[in-house]
Amino acid sequence: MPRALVTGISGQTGSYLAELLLQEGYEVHGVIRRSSLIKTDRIDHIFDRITLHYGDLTDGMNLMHLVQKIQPDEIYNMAAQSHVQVSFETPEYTANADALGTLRFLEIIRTVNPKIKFYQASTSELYGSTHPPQDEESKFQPVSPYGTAKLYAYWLTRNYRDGYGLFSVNGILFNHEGPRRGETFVTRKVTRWVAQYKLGLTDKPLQIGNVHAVRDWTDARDMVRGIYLIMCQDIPKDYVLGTGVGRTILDLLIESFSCIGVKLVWDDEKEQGIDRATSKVVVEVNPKYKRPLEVNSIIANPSKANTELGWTPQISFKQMIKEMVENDILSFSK
Ligand code: NAP
Ligand code: F7E
Repeated sequence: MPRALVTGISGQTGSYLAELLLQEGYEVHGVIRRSSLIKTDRIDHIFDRITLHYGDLTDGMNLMHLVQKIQPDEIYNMAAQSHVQVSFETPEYTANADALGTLRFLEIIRTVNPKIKFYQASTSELYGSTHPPQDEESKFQPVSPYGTAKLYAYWLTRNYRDGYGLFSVNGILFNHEGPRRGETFVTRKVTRWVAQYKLGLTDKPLQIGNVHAVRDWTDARDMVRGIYLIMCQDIPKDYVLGTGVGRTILDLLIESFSCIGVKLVWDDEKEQGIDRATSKVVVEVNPKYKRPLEVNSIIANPSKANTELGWTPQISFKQMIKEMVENDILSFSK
């Protein structure tokens, strides 16, 4: 039975990945952080099938101890301070966890057991201000402390592969979402608000930032299939995963409101979204949610993954948003 160590297992994508690895017959170990409240909601349903260990990417001794104790065949480094806007407020911590955390693992693998395969959760934020479509050869120009920290981790993952012959690979993943998405990322923030509006639980407009930014949104469950395929290849290589379709935050708003039968009309001058049936202002731009620097447009060119991995997303944007809205309506109804 192959043994996997998954960091960030309590996060959105780590939790879906853990489910997939269990299905594939893995013994799954996960790293969780100690916190004053238990935050294992996303993995409670598989709690008795996985083994959890306390740890932190900023604690090298702890990571060394875990690798020696668990002796994994594969490490999936899914943990990170993953919020771009928060990285402007906590740049040093973000670099410690997201950049140095990866260095710690690579050094441990090199010295303890170079046969351990390593997956690094890289990101489309590496491209920053580079124009779309972006593929594996596109220029990296990150525009946030998060993107810059992840760029360091990306290059180290390549350096250790090229220099020491490790099986260390980057999945350069574009935005991925789903019902387990963190509540402060834009998709989930919108679907939660729309659910509350539907149930009459709010009478204040949704406060939003830049509605014109373009993102390529994929369902997180499609993404974890891609991650696994990257790790199953004979030759370690980096891959871009995304749908190839770009949508604005405004498109996301319109789609989410349509799930509850509301036609949203956007007034660009006033920066407000109006419920056409009631003329009520339901969305308002609030500068608080705008960033010091913005990634204006990222759209994947996933051709290499399509051809070499046979990977294509199965769940459409429409289906994904519908499921997120329905899931939020259900949880607010309890
Ligand atoms: P997420 O929901 O924010 O989950 C992050 C996970 O990392 C959580 O389990 C969190 O633990 C853990 N973590 C954070 N700091 C840590 C530290 N110092 N030590 C140990 N664990 C720590 O993120 P996600 O959406 O699942 O993303 C997974 C990975 O993919 C991240 O590396 C992210 O940067 C990357 N990525 C995400 C996307 C996307 O659109 N989702 C796209 C490209 C790349 P707690 O539960 O204790 O907070
Ligand atoms: O923002 C705009 C915001 O925070 C998306 C992470 O998983 O994907 C994610 O990073 C866009 C940005 O995701 C609000 O300015 C407008 O243009 O959902 P987000 P992100 O920054 O793209 C990448 C690939 C990762 O690697 C990251 O880990 O939406 N936006 N209004 C807003 N964003 C937020 N969060 N909140 C707003 O109110």
